[in-house]
Amino acid sequence: MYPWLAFLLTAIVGASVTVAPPPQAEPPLPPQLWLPLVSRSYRSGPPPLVLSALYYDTYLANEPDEAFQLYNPLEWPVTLEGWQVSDGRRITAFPAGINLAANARLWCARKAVSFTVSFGFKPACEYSGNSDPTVPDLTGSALQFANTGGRVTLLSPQAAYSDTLVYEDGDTNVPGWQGPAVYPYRSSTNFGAEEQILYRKLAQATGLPVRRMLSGPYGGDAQIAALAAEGKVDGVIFLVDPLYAHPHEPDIQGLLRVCNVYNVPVATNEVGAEYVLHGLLGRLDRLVAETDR
Ligand SMILES: [Ca+2]
Ligand SMILES: [Ca+2]
Repeated sequence: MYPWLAFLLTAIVGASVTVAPPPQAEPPLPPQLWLPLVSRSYRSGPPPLVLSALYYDTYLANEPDEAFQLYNPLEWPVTLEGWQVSDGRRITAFPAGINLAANARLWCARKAVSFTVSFGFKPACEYSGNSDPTVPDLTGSALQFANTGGRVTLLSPQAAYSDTLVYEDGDTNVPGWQGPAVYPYRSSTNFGAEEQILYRKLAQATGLPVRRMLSGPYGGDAQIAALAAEGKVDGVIFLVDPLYAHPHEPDIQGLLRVCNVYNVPVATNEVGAEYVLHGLLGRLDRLVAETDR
């Protein structure tokens, strides 16, 4: 162990950031959605688009205004041609010509005219016939989101899982999902699920979907070490306070050891973090350049 590194680790602030997983033989499975999201692979695989909202229990009769929302957290636009969305039984696909701008969201509704009635603006697309000729139509089967529970899955054109949401009594044992299902807000029996929209939680500071780890003393370093060992992070930033001793310093040593074993870039101070991020961004830029060729 490098002496200077050990010195830096004599105490821990507890803040941590994980960045993007490396390429995998299998498609990366996103972690639980809706609450914090995890790191994703920007080095390979499809852009990390996310399901950012779902309107599944609507007010209108027969619920023609059901809709889902996609979010592009990247700094460049993504063409949606070939991307697919499934409700577990049916699947619909995006045609050519629909793009999702950088950091933008779009709604896609069961019937565009009904969505417009409910929301006051048109969706970017519709997936159950052609109710509005000015709104592009998806192909495939018309999705239906059960009010009692179900799931939505977003698949890349290569059919890789990009995101999954399980709500209410939907089966949580599906690819791309971990943890309990998401439920609508119910403060009392008088406050029903109808007309609620499930929105993904995003980091206040960045607007990005983020998965928060536990703080250091509660095992956050062990969580990050596990991700590093499983090849699910491209880099680790674990800021430490070098001026104070901390009782769980051995845990941090464990995290550093795992990062060294698996050759994962790791930084424990601000300048180091900056260098790691610059390096990862440079690698990302090269990937984008290669993809665009
Ligand atoms: Ca419904
Ligand atoms: Ca249409």
